Amino acid sequence: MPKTVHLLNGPNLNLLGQREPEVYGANTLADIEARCAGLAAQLGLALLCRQSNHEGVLIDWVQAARAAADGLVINPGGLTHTSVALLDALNAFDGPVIEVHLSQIHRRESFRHHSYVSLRADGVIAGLGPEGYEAALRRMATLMG
Ligand code: CA2
Repeated sequence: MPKTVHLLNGPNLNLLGQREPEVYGANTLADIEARCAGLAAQLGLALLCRQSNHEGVLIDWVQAARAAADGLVINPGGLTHTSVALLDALNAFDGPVIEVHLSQIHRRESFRHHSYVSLRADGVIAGLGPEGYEAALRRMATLMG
């Protein structure tokens, strides 16, 4: 049985490639998910990709992952910096969690420097653009190997 990774993206990441390319790059979320699907296949991982603009939906998906996923890769978007509830949900997930940010959040506004999700994450990637998701999947494969 292949190990299963859920790739979750939070609010506004559906707008990738449509606005602020100087910050978030020119790739759409569909482009990124397609690259991740190809890499996951090479790594022998099963991958499920989801995006929501709604905190409660993301929390439901993290809870569902308890029974359905071996690992989580998550870009929580702006919820990174605000959501104790998302952290609580991640704390109830037993497998590895890797937090990804397209931008280098520590070089941006000070409110982006703190991440609730980092209190749970086994790894944090920021500033590598779409390659950050691929790095996260490679790390997942190592952790699950
Ligand atoms: O760098 C990242 O990946 C972020 O998680 C992106 C979030 C931001 O709030 C975090 O601080 C860092 C925002 C995602 C918004 O994405 C957009 C993409 C295109 C156009 C507008 C927003």
